[in-house]
Amino acid sequence: MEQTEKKKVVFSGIQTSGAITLGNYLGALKNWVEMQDDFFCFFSLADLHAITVRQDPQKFRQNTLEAYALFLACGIDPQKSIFFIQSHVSAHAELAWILNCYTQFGELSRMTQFKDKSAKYSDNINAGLFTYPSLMAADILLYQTEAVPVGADQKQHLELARNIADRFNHIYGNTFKVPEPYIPKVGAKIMSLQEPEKKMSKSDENVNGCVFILDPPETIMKKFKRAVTDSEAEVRFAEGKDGINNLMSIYSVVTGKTNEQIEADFAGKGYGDFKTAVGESVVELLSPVQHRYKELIADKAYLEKCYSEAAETARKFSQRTLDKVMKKVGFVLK
Ligand code: ATP
Ligand code: LTN
Repeated sequence: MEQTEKKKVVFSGIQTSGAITLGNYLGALKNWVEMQDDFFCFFSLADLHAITVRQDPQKFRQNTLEAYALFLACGIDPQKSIFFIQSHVSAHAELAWILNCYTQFGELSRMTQFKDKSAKYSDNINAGLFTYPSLMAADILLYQTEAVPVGADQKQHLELARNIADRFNHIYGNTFKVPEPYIPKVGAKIMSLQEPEKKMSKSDENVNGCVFILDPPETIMKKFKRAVTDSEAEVRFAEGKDGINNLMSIYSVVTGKTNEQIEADFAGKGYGDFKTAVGESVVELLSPVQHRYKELIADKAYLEKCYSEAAETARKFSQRTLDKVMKKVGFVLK
């Protein structure tokens, strides 16, 4: 694939640390699909990032393959985008090491994701968890990326990637493009159905709080029916109604209705009716994706062809930047 037209380069990634959730879909994946025509997109399954938390080898491999098939099922088009598996392109780990030497201990210590994850996994605060942002900076900077679509939770990492790029450019002259965050128009942040003050997260132990894209329809309906709400019985978007607000956001992104329309539609109706409607809308949204996924996951040869070709293209683009960096730093060239 050649970058024939002068489209802006976009890079984004997602960790394969668990099954993909409705939060990932509405907050990230849906936007990626929509960006494919207007941008030159690199999308990556960040499996190197995923091992900052202990993974069961068999499940980990399966999660990555499933995520690959699922993303294709959601509409990532290998003819339009370069959709690859991060560990297939060794330049990511190589540049990450180099960038580690241009990233300060103090900067990494301030990352809120590191603080949160080291509290959560206190028995395994490994060096990779700490230097996670330098690998993410490498992902982005290798492709001379101009825009990075990420959710609000990743903005701090992106800011650090910008600082690293600036610092390197300042020392060695212009080497990296300094990337801008790309905050999508509908930046839905989906919360847990059980603890609506926390974001829906694929590594959450409470699976009832989390809708997975591949959950069967009955499971999806059950999870929505059990969603935590409040003691009022009015479908209304308001402060203090985290559970209902979250269900309204989901319903709004899925159906395209505004909060006012939703409030009008459910005036005088109880939470039960509303939860059923939200559940049904999600089932309807996911049903074609699940259908397509079943076909794709059965076709291992096709999947392998797609990720191998994408890795080859990604290698070609990333190597140019890595070579430039190695030359500037002063390594003896091969
Ligand atoms: P983990 O539990 O392993 O931290 P996660 O489910 O929080 O994973 P990430 O891999 O960190 O997901 O995020 C992938 C992308 O999905 C990011 O762009 C992130 O902003 C987006 N995302 C994750 N969770 C949500 C959510 N609940 N609502 C909206 N967007 C989300
Ligand atoms: N850290 C991100 C996933 C990720 C990413 C990236 C996002 C890895 N590399 C590069 C944007 C650009 C996350 O946890 N959501």
